[in-house]
This record gives sequence, C-alpha cells and structure tokens, in this order.
Amino acid sequence: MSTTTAAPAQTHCPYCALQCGMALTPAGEPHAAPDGRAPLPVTVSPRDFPTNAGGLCQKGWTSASVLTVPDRVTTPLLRGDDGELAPASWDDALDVVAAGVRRVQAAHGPDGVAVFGGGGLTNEKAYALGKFARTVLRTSLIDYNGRFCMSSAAAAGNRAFGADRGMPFPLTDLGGAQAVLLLGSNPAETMPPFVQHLAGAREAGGLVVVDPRRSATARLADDGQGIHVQPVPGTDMVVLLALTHVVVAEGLVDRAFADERTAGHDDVVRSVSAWWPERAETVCGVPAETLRRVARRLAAASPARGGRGAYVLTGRGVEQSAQGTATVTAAINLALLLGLVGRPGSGYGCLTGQGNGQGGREHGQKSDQLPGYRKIDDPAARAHVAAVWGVEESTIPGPGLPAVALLGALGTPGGPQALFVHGSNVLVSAPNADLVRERLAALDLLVVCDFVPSETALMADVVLPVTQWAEEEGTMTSLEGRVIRRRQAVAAPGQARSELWILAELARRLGSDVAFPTEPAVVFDELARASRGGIADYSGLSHARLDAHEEAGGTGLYWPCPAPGTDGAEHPGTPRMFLDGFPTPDGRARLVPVDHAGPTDDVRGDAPTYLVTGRVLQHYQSGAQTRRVPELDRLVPEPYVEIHPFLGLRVGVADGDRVRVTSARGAVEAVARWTDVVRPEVVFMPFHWSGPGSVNRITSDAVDPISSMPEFKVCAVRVEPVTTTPPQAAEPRPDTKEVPA
Ligand SMILES: Nc1nc2c(c(=O)[nH]1)N[C@H]1C(S)=C(S)[C@@H](COP(=O)(O)OP(=O)(O)OC[C@H]3O[C@@H](n4cnc5c(=O)[nH]c(N)nc54)[C@H](O)[C@@H]3O)O[C@H]1N2
Ligand SMILES: Nc1nc2c(c(=O)[nH]1)N[C@H]1C(S)=C(S)[C@@H](COP(=O)(O)OP(=O)(O)OC[C@H]3O[C@@H](n4cnc5c(=O)[nH]c(N)nc54)[C@H](O)[C@@H]3O)O[C@H]1N2
Ligand code: SF4
Ligand SMILES: [Mo]
Repeated sequence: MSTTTAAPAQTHCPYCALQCGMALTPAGEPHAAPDGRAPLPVTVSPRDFPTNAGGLCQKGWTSASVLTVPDRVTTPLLRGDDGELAPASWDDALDVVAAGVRRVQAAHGPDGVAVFGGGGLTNEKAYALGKFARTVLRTSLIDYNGRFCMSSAAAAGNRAFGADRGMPFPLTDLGGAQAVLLLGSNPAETMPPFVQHLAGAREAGGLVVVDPRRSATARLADDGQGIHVQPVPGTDMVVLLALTHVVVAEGLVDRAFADERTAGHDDVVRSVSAWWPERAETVCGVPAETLRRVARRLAAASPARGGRGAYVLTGRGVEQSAQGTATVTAAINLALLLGLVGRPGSGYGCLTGQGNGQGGREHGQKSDQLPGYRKIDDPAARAHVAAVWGVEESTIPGPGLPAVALLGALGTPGGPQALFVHGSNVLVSAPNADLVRERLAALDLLVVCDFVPSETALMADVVLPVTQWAEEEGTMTSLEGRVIRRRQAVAAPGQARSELWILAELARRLGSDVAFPTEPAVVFDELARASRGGIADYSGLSHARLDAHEEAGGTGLYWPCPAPGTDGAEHPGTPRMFLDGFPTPDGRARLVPVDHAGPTDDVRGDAPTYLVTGRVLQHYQSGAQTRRVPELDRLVPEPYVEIHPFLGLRVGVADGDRVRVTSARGAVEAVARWTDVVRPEVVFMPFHWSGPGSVNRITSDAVDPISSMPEFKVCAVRVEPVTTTPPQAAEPRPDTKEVPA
C-alpha cells in the first residue's frame, strides 16, 4: 500500500456519530503492527475537536487495523458455477451485475430490483445511491439501516418540531446544563468521549439515567447525586407519562412557553392525568418517590424556574420499540412543557448512532425521501430534484417499503428479485435474522459492496470491493448536524474503488444518460443544489468552504446553511435550531398525546423473561469491522448473556454455563455472565456476532406503526441451561467459508 501524502490527514473516526476528530499520519516506514500482522499504513492520533476534546475510544484508537485486515476484499468477487466466490475483473463483475439487473427488470419491472443503504456512507455516497435507485434503476424500493437506528426519534422530531436534526444544538452546550435526563442510552460504552459533556449535570446532581440495566452510564448517575431509574423493559412511556403528570400536578409547567410556542397543551395535560406516580409504579416498577424526585429535579433546572438549563436525550433503548415514536413523543412533550426546547442552554435531542446517521437520513436513501430531507410525494420537491437530476419528474418513483418490509419481500412472488447492499450487514443486524437469510437466499441476484467479507457479502452473487474511510474524501454530518470533512490519508489497496465510481460505471452500462460524477467535491455541489430550499439545506456549503473554514480554525458548519441570498453574504450555518420558531406551518411545536401499549412480544407463561439487546464498548454493530481487530476481539471474543444470579439460580444456569435463550422465533446459545446490573426478570445480549449466539435470530421484527423501526430492544424469552447438544444452524454459517485472497 503506498501513501499519497506525508502530512497527517485531519479527519474523523470511521465509526460512530460522535465523529471524534483524529489525525492520520501515513507511515513513512512500514509501521510495525502487533502480532506480526500487516504493517499499519497510518498512525491514529486524536485531535482536539469539540465532540471528543482529544479523546478516542478503543475502537477509534484501533481503527487503522481494519485497513489491512488479512481477509480484506481487494478484487471483485463473482460466484462461480461451483458455488464459490472467486476473483474477477471489474469489467466482468460489472457486466454480470448490469446483465442481472436487465434480466430481473425485464421479468419483474423496475421494482424487481431493490437497494439497501447505510448510515455509515458519506453524504456524497448516500446521495448518489438514492439518485442511482430513482434515476437508473427507477425502483421505488430503496431503504437503509438508519431505519433500525433512529427512525422513531426522527419521526417524533419531525412531527413535533417540523424538522429532525438529532441534536438541534452543539454537543458542548450540554456541559452547562444543571440536569440531563438520558433515556435508553449508554454513551459510556457507545460514545465514551461524550461522557465528559455530562460532567456539569453530574456535579449538579442532575444526571438521570433511565435504563433497565445498571449500565456503565447508569453507574455514573448511581453515586447518590444523580439518579438511576431502572424500569421494567419497554415501560419508558409510563415513566415519562408519570414525570409529566407530576410536572402538571405540581404546577411546574412553563405556561408562558407553552402558550407562546406550542400547540396541543390541553390534550397532553388531559392524557397524563391518569398516570399518577403510584399507578405508574405498578407498571414500570420505578418507586413513585423516585418519579417525583426526577420530575422536580428537571423542573428545578429549567429556565422558567431560574435553573441553568436541562436536556432530555433519547437513545436506542427507548426508540427501538413498536411504540418508539410515541415514547420519544412523550419525552418531547415533557421537554416542551418544561419549556426546554428552542432556547439556549436547554433542549431535546436524540443521540444518533452511525458515523453518518444524521447525513445518511437527509439525502434520499430513505424509502419516502428525496435529498434535502424532502418528501418523495411532495410535487414541488419532486420537480426541484428532477431538475437537478435532469430527469422528467414523472420518472421519479413514489415511496417504497421501509427496511423490515423490504427485507421480508425479497425473493417473494411479486417482490424484488435482486438486491444491492451498500454499508449494512443485515444477516447479523436485522431483526428475525434467520428469516432474512431465507429471503436473501431466494434472490436471483445479490450484489454487496463492502471492504470486508461480511456475513451478508459471503451470501452474495457479486461482491464489489470499496474504499474505506482513510482512503476517501467526502463529508459526514455528526449527531449535532455539523457537516465535517472526511479526508484521504492513504491509497486504497488492490482494486478497491469508491462507490461513486461503481455507481457511475453501472449507470453507463445500464444505458442511463443521467450524469454520475465521481469526484466527491463535485457530487457534494450537486447534493447542495438538490437540498436547496429543503429542511436539511446544504446549499451554502462546499468542500472548499468547509476546508477554508477549518483552516481558519473552524470545526465544521451546521445545516441549515442556505446559499447566499441577494446580499451575497455567506450563511454562517445554524448551530442552534428553533430559537426563533419551529419549522411547522404555524411556527409552534406540537404536543401530541400518547399512551402506553407495552411490547408487542410481551412476557407470558412459556416466555416469562425479557430479552433486551444492545452494545458493548469494544464492538461496532454487526461486528464486521471490530471482530477483525485482534485487540478488540481478544477483549470480547464471543456473545454472552447477562443474567441476574436470582434468575440463574431459579432456572439452573451458573456463571459461565452455556445458556439457551428461546423466543417465538427460535433459540440462541451463549455463555452466561452472572451480574446484578440487570433486573432479575431481564437478560441482556449484545448483537455483534453471527452464529449460534447471534441474538437477532430471535429478536422480534414487529415495527413501530409510524416510523417502521423494529422492536430490537425488548422481546419475551425462556432461559434455560444447555443440557443437550447445541442446535445446529440449518446450514454452515457463511463466516466459516474460505474467502479467496
Ligand atoms: N461500542 C459501540 N458504540 C456504538 C455502536 C456500537 O455498535 N458499538 N453503534 C453506534 C450506533 S449505530 C448507535 S445507534 C448507538 C447506540 O447507542 P445506545 O443507544 O447507547 O446503545 P444500546 O446499547 O443499543 O442501547 C442503550 C441502552 O438501552 C438499554 N435498554 C434496553 N431496553 C431498554 C428499555 O426498554 N428502556 C430503556 N430506557 N433502556 C433500554 C440497554 O440496556 C442499553 O444500555 O451507538 C453507536 N456507538
Ligand atoms: N438486536 C439488535 N440489533 C440491532 C441493534 C440493536 O440495538 N439490537 N441496533 C441496530 C442499529 S441502531 C444499527 S445502526 C444496525 C447496524 O447494523 P449494520 O447495518 O449491519 O451496520 P454495520 O455492522 O456497521 O455494517 C456496515 C457494513 O458496511 C461496511 N461498510 C462500512 N462503510 C462502508 C461504505 O462506505 N460502503 C460500503 N459499501 N460498505 C461499508 C462494513 O464493513 C460492514 O460490513 O444494527 C441494528 N441491529
Ligand atoms: S466514540 Fe465513536 S467516533 Fe469516537 S473514537 Fe469511539 S467510535 Fe470513534
Ligand atoms: Mo444505529
């Protein structure tokens, strides 16, 4: 691997939405790696960027390892007649893909081909992918893994505020708060450098963490000063309704704010009247006194009561639920009634997860969306984007299917028979994953773009090798809506190519006359034009402006950042949204009454225990990247089940035993870890592995009716010792197959 420049590249971490600043110094001399592995092409060092302030987590520190993993995909792979994947030339591979698309679409029409994108793609790639689907494939069927990630918070934010920017304020604002209510989020493991921004609230005794586990983050609040609220899984709605009840009953509502800046106050007040804390306690298991204490502490921090400010933040623990949109709405209602939104020093935010989870949901890879966070069924939006793309408005398809429904339709009669996957490992990360395996196997053509042979890639007919973060230019949008530059430090190995090039080549082969530029800066300019006038307006931004801004000491610019108006002045970007009003028709935020329904797959006689799922510090998502980093793999090499000793004793599972966890969808097996961080009626499993302990084989694919987000977090299971031989997977796991070099 050769280096393209000797100066350190000022860029950001490849993984999560915190987008910690890092510098990549190309190794002048081959840089020795531990364990006799291939030399690392770059050295990672943290930068002093506002989100991380010089910190990185273990994943960030070791991220360069993924550049040179031994099984990196460096040539296109085609599945041969012998059923094995074998190296092929780009020409042959792309010809096979183009011929497959033509064959499938001739028989099944444009929707015979579907596309699945990812929240890790740069803004440029996400934009190009949405454009490719709509203009070249002309399919309505495109969606992405962001549907798994924050779609409920997005839906609730759009409904309440008229816009969805995960955090409509800079992360560093949190530092000044007197109270932070963190629901279903474990940043101490999922965004470690984020924790420093909670220091102010902690010192003020105002950090409140709501999690059925005493997570690493909950422990930060468990020191007698903060509060750890430990509800029964799936009952956050009840916690929030009770908190709101107390705020109303004790006269803590910010009436001036509610009157001036919100609509729907009376309905919401009525809707919480039946949720007095003692009643809530019987459902959510949180002592009534704790609920009162939390409500009072939040209110005391609110500007209306002279406090220093308070934030309500949500994570996947409350969002990945069939009532996720409603639960986030309840959190927003609470924040609005306390007067916390749209004023400096307070706010509601969602901790968006993936590296470009924010930008990835703005540029048109969502089934119902066009660039600029526009709706695909809005005639004005269609006309605007059609003009930028140079196509007839009528040729842009309408809304397609959201992720779970899309995956469920693959290979069915009338469903899509071909699928492109860009940046997701659905075989491990989608709910009810054994069904997803069946659906992928039923496809006529599966094309996966990746830089590692993920479990999903190993099922493909064609694998196309792509560049990864240190090998490419582009932009990402952090969880705060800050648009930042990803910069190239090294050349890509072998024949790996950018997806921008792949899409352009396919467009040409498929006879499209729509332009697909391959220079990221040029793609960005087009994206900016397409977004102009939309909610997520990037039209005042360009790579050149972002670079110049950074050279002058800046740290990225926030959308909306419209193009200069008649006065020619550059827009400074919008660090804090909603200060002057909400982008709703009447400028007011909407309070929407919601009520508790409970998990779709709730506990019962034969499945009396809750299974909750989530993450560990060392692994990222489906583990496709971090399981290949020896330092991380060594620390957490296999799936496990957190189980309370009381439950362990009752069902006969000792610490270290193999345990079987069975849901209505099937069974998985893993090692039991006795711990009192979980409630006794709850077991917890991280989802980072394939194989017999791959928890998504048993999670529920029930979805939220508004956001279509799956209910990953809570389902009902039976827990028992493994006394018989482990149930074998129906077929050898693809991760055990040999990968050609
Ligand atoms: N190490 C690591 N960091 C990551 C990632 C990763 O895979 N690994 N992924 C990134 C991405 S894409 C995302 S989306 C974020 C996710 O970041 P988080 O939302 O922080 O992560 P999770 O572990 O999925 O869930 C958070 C917590 O929800 C709790 N929980 C489960 N059920 C419930 C419930 O019913 N109610 C409540 N209140 N809590 C519940 C779990 O116990 C867990 O502690 O992390 C990002 N950062
Ligand atoms: N049980 C359970 N399941 C969950 C969750 C949970 O909390 N519990 N969380 C859900 C959430 S929030 C998320 S975000 C999903 C994430 O799960 P996935 O969608 O599977 O995400 P990753 O594991 O990050 O997979 C990304 C894949 O794309 C590749 N990749 C990375 N960058 C690029 C790129 O630029 N181009 C291309 N073509 N490929 C790239 C990586 O190598 C990897 O193979 O999992 C969801 N699944
Ligand atoms: S917190 Fe997120 S962005 Fe920061 S180093 Fe870790 S994985 Fe990377
Ligand atoms: Mo996510």
